Amino acid sequence: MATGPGIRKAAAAVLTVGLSAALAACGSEDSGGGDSGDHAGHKGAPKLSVSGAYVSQPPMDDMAAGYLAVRNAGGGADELTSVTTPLASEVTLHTTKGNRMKQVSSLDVPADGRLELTSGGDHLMLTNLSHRPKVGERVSFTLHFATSDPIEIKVPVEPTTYRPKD
Ligand SMILES: [Cu+2]
Repeated sequence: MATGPGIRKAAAAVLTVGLSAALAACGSEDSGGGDSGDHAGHKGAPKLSVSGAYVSQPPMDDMAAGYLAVRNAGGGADELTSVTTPLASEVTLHTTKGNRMKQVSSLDVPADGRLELTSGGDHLMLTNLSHRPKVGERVSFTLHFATSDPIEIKVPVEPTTYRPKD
């Protein structure tokens, strides 16, 4: 049968095409980068980065506020669940409604979106401080998330009057 090799070659070509289509469909699962595609119905993993973090120097010795932004470039949502730092034995997550602060157990980091902690809005409340932080000092923060691995950052201490520029 002279046609045998030809048939086998065609079958191999079909197999190759099928495999690369499957890889393309799930490429964002573990590649971790470079995928900005909009997959309808495809839940990707969160991909977080932190910027603009600072601690506001407290007017009092026993508490301070922390601010930062978490960008999520991934297709899956995440949540900031806790923050730890050597500066404070307790860090709580606060939202602000009107003039009232409310403690919450987590803050959403939406898929392809941002969580922004800003003065007058959501913020970190640091209590039981190990010392009064000085302007110019850099403090270690470890951010813990529901899905993503913890992120460790160095956070500068800014004057009470400091407001970040956009
Ligand atoms: Cu507060």
